[in-house]
Amino acid sequence: MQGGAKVVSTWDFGVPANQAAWKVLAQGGSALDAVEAGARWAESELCNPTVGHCGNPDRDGVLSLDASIMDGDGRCGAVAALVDILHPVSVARKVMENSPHVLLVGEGAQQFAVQQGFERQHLLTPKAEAAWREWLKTEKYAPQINAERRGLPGNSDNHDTIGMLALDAKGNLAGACTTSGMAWKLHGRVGDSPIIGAGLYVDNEVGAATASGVGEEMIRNAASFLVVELMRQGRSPAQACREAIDRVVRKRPEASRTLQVCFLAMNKQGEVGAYALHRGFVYAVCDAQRQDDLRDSPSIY
Ligand code: SD4
Repeated sequence: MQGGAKVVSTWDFGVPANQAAWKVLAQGGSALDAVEAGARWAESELCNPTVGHCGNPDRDGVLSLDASIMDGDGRCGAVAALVDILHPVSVARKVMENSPHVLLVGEGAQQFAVQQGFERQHLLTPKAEAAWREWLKTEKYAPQINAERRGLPGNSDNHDTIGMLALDAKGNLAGACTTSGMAWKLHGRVGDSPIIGAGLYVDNEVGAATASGVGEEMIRNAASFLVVELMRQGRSPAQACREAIDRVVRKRPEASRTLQVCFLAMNKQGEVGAYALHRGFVYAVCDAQRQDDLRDSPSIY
């Protein structure tokens, strides 16, 4: 029974990621299991410089991963700055289920992962290492806005975090977010993706939201929480995402011209909406009718 089940994800690879999640939802599985399956797909099957095993490292050459998972009842778990573990989203779920905490970071997160049966493995790919060595020649930290998608030169792929939201046949919501964060970040930098309320927020009473882009802006604005609260006040998912983008701009008008921020939201009724600061953001929608729907998000610039 699929009922009104639906799963949505950020970016074009959200299509295959949604399909991995859909396998769970189509069999009547839970939204929580679905988003974990979808995020796991992105962590290990996708080769992308901003997610999982193919991610670009920090400026010290270390690939560190951030992830979170949350269900509609407020249960949540997250890991940040996790090194040498292939599936941070599953570690995040273990934090939620097998620890008294919400967020574990760095060495402690890795120690916990190993205790929970995850294997340590060196993840940095030769391609990512080569990109880092190239970066060392200039050491310039200047995230580009979806440059490749817009046909511009440069390393665009600082904005490809996967954020995924699902609604299951029972009407429960869940979300997950997983990323290697901003390429060439300072060692120890944590983005929005593992911060509940910034990169991800889910509330069964209202809806769910996730984010992609320069995480500092999401943290500054408690952005995913903001999107959900705006939906609680009656905004549609698209309106809520738009107002959250407006908030980002109001807070830092100058910076907003050069960095990307994208929101994706789904309400309890399964309505979906998105908004981005700059054009180029796409998101994938998957339900019983269609499993390969890729949509362009509206944007301010
Ligand atoms: C972060 N939001 O760590 C992430 C990066 C990203 O799409 O790629 N977002 O700030």
